[in-house]
Amino acid sequence: MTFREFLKDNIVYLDGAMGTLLQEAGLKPGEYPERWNVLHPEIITRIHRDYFDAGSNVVCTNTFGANTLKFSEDELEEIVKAAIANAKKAKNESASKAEKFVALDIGPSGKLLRPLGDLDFEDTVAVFAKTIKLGVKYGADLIIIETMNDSYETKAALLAAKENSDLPVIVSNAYGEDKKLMTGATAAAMTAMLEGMGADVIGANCSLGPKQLRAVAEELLDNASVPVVFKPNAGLPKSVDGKTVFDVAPDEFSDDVAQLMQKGLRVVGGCCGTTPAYIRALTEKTARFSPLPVAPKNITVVSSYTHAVKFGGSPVLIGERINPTGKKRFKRALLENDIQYILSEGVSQQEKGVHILDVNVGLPDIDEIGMLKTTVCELQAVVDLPLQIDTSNMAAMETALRRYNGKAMINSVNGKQESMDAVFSLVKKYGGLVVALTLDENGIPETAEGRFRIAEKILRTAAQYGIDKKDIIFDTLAMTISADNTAALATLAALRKIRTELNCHTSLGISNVSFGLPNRDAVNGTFFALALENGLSAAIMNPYSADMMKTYYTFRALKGLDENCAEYIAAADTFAVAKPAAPAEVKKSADEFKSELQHAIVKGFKERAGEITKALLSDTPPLDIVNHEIIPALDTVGLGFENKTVYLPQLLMSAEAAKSAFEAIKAFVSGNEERTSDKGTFVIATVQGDIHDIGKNIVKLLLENYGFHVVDLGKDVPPEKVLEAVLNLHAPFAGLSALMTTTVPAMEETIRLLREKAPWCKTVVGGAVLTQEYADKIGADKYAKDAMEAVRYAEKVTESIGR
Ligand code: B12
Repeated sequence: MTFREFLKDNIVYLDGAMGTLLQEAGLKPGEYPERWNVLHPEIITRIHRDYFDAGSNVVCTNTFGANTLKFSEDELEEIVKAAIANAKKAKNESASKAEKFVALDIGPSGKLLRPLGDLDFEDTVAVFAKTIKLGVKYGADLIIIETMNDSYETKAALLAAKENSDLPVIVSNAYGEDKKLMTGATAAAMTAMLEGMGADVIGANCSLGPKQLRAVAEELLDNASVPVVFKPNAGLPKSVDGKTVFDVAPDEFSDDVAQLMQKGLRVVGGCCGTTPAYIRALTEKTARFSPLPVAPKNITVVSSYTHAVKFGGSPVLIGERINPTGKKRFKRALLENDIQYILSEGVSQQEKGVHILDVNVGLPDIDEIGMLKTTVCELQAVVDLPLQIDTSNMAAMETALRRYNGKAMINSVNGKQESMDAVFSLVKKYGGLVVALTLDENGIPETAEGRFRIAEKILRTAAQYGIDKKDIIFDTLAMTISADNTAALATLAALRKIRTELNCHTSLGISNVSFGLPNRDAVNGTFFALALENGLSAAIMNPYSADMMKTYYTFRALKGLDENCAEYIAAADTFAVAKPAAPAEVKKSADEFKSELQHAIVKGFKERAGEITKALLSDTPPLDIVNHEIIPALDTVGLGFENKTVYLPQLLMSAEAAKSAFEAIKAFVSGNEERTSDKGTFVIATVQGDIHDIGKNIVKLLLENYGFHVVDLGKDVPPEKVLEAVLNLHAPFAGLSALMTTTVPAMEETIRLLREKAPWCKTVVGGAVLTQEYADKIGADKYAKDAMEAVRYAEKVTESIGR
């Protein structure tokens, strides 16, 4: 029986932890567990066999970190071959009567993808592809991609699996206590993306115990139309006598998981801390359970790297401003490769309240493939809205869909066979919600009936490609009423018919309806209201139009979609004046941040932050810019991060913007004054484990400016390296920076070493988490709350020793 056949009618029991058991068997800290497949095959086989004996249907090979970032290609092959052989041997040896399968286990690469880290998306796909090809070669029955905490990396791994094998794929993510991935995705967002790409099973593993992960499992069950996997830890880890122990025992663990199985979980197992005893408890306790059917949820949805946007409740607004049609300024931006302008259009539309951004960068004389790819990648770094990829160039569409971190909206397909063949193949591979225009080889039918028939044809063809009707959203084409007085009526009638008779969602490009008429916004706003009343689910529209927003908020209030009319009331003031388009918009919202520079940093506009800083420097002292602009802006982002309104990608873009502001200051300061550095040597570093260096760089710049010779050891610097530099240079000062509570111990250790081996050296410490009390506790000579204080202190010490 194949795994897919087994999955159809059965509950699937996975295994439990491998790492915990290997540690017990003597695996040393720092040693690669994957090497044990070759070095100690008997131990690995025994562990797999114990799991099969405990009732597991699937064991995961000991290949969690087996990839070419950690191992040479030759060693990787040796490891994967041995790992699968070990699991197969266990399968043959086990006395269990249950069906048994071997899953090739794929864990995270251990590196962050761009823009968060250095790893390129396609390189990541290639890394996973190598392990997967070996898994296929040596006969794995299925693939399990697990413990992924970044949606983009998850996508890379699944793409690699789909492109290099036909094996079933289980995809499982590691959600935190906030029910999101480290990079921000909710379970609903992950479900949208992974289901779209054709994962066979999706779910959650690791991070927490079954109780803490319950809400995540429920969210997955509510959203997924494929079986859900749940593989939590044995509770939360605690350190007892230097050993890590977990706080949930097999009985409680299996009770908790069993409860969720009664809600529909179909694939269950354990992660860190679980052992064959946990799996045995689970298989025994649930032996009489019959598998609940996996019901299709029929959710029409798109997603970004953070969240899902569902259709069918409140109307969905799709911002139309990233599109050169009829926009001179936008065309110029495209021709001049002015990506900042395009990004600012994205940010300001988000600020206006749209839920999705349409992205169309097609112009005859530009490289559309390159431009669309850049725009999609960069937009995802500054806004967290789902994108609608809008192009008729299929190569550009594919490039954008590959790089898109989520389930995109795809604009568009139509009833022509050629269009359906091209677009549906892409939808099948990458997932997506397709806007289907009701036109075909014979043009746009005048009647609603004609458009309806094309819609039916599109659905039939989509079904042949295996695309569900929930992933098609029909656009019944708004035509201008100035040319044909009844044009709007046909569009609305087709809309209603499709919505009610086919039960499909609908979308319209609103603005066309008013072409050629004066005061177009007035017509658009009313047409929008009529369309909503006829069943419109989403509108591609101009969010700067007061009339459109008025319709949107009043419709929601009138239809009982806005509790206490709260959102209407909050937005009502803004209807009074129609707002002009960006970039004036950006200025407006910049006011909300007190200054343009703060806005640029908070929103992560790198180039703009540099430019504004350059301009500011003509009349503002550099230190004032640091203290009154850069730091407050970063504090805003930091607070958002803490409150989970800002995610790592945005934090990173803000840091990049702050750095570019800082670079401008640095260039200005060093170009302005030539200082001699004779006041003494300052060794400076961000401590081990900490990569925050913006503050440290500011301190360095200022010290240099005041005549100190600064030796910068960089970030993530081990205590020994600081000591070595201080000893070599006989430095009178060491400056240490730490921004996280978790890295303060490294600072303490560095100070201890310096005290012991270089007692003359004064230690000066700083960084956001430090306080005077902390500094005293860890024995620093001086706590400096900012860069200037460090300078004053160093000057005082230098003077007192009479330099
Ligand atoms: C920018 C930023 C990042 C950037 C860093 C880019 C870079 N190259 O530095 C990126 C995106 C990479 C990042 C990553 C992470 N970050 Co961060 N980050 C921040 C943020 C928003 C701003 C820090 C900053 O640059 N401030 C501006 C500078 C100028 O201020 P400053 O460093 O305090 O420096 C001034 C003074 O303190 C002093 N000073 C500083 N150093 C020194 C040294 C000496 C010798 C002296 C005398 C004075 C001195 O002078 C400076 C100038 O006046 C803070 C939030 C915040 N408001 O602090 C979070 C923050 C520090 N990050 C945090 C976290 C958790 C992380 C991550 C773990 C996130 C993750 N899940 O991956 C990773 C950490 C990775 C690692 N191993 O270090 C947390 C730390 C929580 C805690 N209490 O431990 C914070 C507080 C956010 C939050 N509220 O949750 N982060």
